[in-house]
Amino acid sequence: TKEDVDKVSVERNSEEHIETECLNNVDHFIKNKLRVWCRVANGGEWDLGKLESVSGDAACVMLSSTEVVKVSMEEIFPANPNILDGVEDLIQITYLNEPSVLYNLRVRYSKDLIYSKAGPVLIAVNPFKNVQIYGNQILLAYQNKALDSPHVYTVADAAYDEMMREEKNQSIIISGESGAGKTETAKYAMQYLEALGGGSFGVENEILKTNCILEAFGNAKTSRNDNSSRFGKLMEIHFSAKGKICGAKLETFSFDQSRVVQLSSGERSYHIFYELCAGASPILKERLRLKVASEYKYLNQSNCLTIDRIDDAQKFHKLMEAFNIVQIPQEYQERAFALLAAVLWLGNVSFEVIDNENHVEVVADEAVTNVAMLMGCNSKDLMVVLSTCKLQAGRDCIAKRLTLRQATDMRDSLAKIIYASLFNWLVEQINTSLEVGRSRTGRSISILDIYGFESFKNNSFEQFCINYANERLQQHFNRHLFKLEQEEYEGDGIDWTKVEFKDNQECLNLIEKKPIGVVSLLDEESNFPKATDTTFANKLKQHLKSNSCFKGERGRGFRVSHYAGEVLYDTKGFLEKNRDPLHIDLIQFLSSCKCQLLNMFSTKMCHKSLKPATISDSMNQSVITKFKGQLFKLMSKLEDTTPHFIRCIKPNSKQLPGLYEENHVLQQLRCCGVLEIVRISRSGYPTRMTHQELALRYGFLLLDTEISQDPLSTSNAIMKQYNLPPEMYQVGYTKIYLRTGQIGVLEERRKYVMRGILGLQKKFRGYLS
Ligand code: AOV
Ligand code: MG
Repeated sequence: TKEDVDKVSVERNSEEHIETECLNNVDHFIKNKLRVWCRVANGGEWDLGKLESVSGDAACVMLSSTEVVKVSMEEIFPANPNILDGVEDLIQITYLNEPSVLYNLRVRYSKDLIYSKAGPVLIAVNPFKNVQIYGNQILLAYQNKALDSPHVYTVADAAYDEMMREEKNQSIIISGESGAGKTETAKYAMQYLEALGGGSFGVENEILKTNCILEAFGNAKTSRNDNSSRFGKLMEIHFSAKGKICGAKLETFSFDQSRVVQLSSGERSYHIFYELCAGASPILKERLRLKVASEYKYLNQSNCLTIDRIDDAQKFHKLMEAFNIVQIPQEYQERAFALLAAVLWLGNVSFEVIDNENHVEVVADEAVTNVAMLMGCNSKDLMVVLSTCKLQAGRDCIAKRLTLRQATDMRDSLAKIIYASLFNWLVEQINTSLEVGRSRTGRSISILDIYGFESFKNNSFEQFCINYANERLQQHFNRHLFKLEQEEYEGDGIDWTKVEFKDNQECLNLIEKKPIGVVSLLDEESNFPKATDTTFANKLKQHLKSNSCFKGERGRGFRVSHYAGEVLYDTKGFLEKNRDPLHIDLIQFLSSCKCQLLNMFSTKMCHKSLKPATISDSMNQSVITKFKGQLFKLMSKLEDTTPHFIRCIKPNSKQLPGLYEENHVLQQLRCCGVLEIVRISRSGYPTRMTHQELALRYGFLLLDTEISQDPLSTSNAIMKQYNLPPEMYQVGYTKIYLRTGQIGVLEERRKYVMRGILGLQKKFRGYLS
């Protein structure tokens, strides 16, 4: 029909403009007074204007303020017609360039439309305020498909539909830098799935509540985010054949332990410590010998005890509710609190130097008696374990006094072991309560929320691990959106003009390549008793200088060009943190305490350190190697799912509402390749069908002579018959590839023909009767 032809020609026209990233039709813009983006200074803000004249490489532009400026042509891009301001999907933009994308997101952000699409990826710009786009009514509207604008709800809905339709496990992968909104977004996704799959087994109400517990124990205020996750989590929600939630499983990754004992200025330790100090009832406080947070060295070292607009006491009451919902018995709750208090008091344990070799004795004060009471041991034993280490001398076991440095490390290790064990124990408790049904064949949705990319003034081992994890995740993203797409086209013999994208393989090689990558070298140095942070730094410089993502620095530093930006790491403490020795003395000590939880923890640790004894190497697996193993396991798990990606964007570094800093946004859009995704999705062929599928649905009009044994020729014949312009499709070896919108054209024509056939049949029957 003519309509169809028009539709096609409109599409074709817009296709022609698509690649016009820079102005190639200057006269057209001048004559028609079309808008352009320009900026006077490189790196400055973009402004709208109209081209007046061009000579050579410079142009005169009249800005919206009617001021006329001279700008280099390189800083000029075509702007889109007003009608396209704030489109939902960046695919719809005619002139795809950085200022246009930035502007589009800004227009939407200023109207509180924080979600947009970039082809298959959802973009979420953190509003840093409550936006009225969540809650039951809106959720219901999305569920009934009455609303379908971009939203985390639509992503969750699509994952659910696909899981039910194809019986394939799904994943929702949320990424973005620290403070961009991953954890919040993950919670909204869970909320939606709970509503959709609730009502049968009763666990669904628990899933969201577990976040409250996890955040109390695993989140802390950093300089980037007041509620920063210091662990990664994968929540796998299981559904029954009818699509009802029948259980869930929580997996956590590499928890940042050092925060328990060491804080940077302006940051806090884990929320739970402050919440406990502020919210415990007087009776509980008495029982735990608890004081206010400022009394504890582990908490007061950073000059930051509270967070604006956060009431720790109120949070504590919320936590108690969550504990009850997850059914952690009262008795165990109190034991857990006692251990938290013990950790706080441990930080106040001090030492006294007793000889000129810096050997120490523990000062027998209130801190020691309180720790002993809370852990269920006697003060003497505690003092011995903190100030000596046992050495095997022939058949005898002798105790050797520790130096101040060693004793402090021992004390801090004990605090970290207790806290990390407590965290893992809570995760187990949560899992026990979430595990209800077990029917889990092809019906699960996993939501991944890890710690975001971090670059501080001072970056240490923790940042290195976090950024390494993000680098892996980025590769997963790339593989899915770019590589797999291109490989499929190329493998099927399709002509495909390559869309360049930033591959991060080089950076991953730098980190994990064997035998010379940062991880291997770190392990090697960690096993070498004489090594120091400086020798480690030198080793990196010596072996890795040929990698383009690496830059050695003077002294202990080195730089890595991550996909999201360059980070300067200080190797100070890398070796120590990587070794993480499981002090046998401490484990034995824990097993001797009269506290069920501590006994359980020590048994667990014994199992862990004994079990792999047969495999000699893994017994002393370093922290980074364990981390790498976990990461690989996670990735292979994700590979088995259909991924749905959400990219969170942080619009400003001040955590303020209404502030949209262009360059900050642009840097994030660039590092996750948003423009490339958009380009690939629209210059590509999003619809694809096997030749058999095509013939089955559209081949019914072919004459016998046109039906060939060769499916490829059959498809060609069908396309000819449907009159699809050749640039709108490509025929591959196994499949046919259609451009956006062409499947609609095929369907329309098919319907049209069918109606014709039905009409004829009717007439024919009338004639007979
Ligand atoms: P993150 O998970 O990405 O950082 P969060 O999800 O913790 O970031 O978000 C940081 C803060 O931004 C939250 O505490 C909220 O105040 C605000 N925020 C985020 N999303 C929304 C939203 N949809 N609506 C309202 N406020 C929001 V990190 O865990 O640091 O990488 O390790
Ligand atoms: Mg988070």
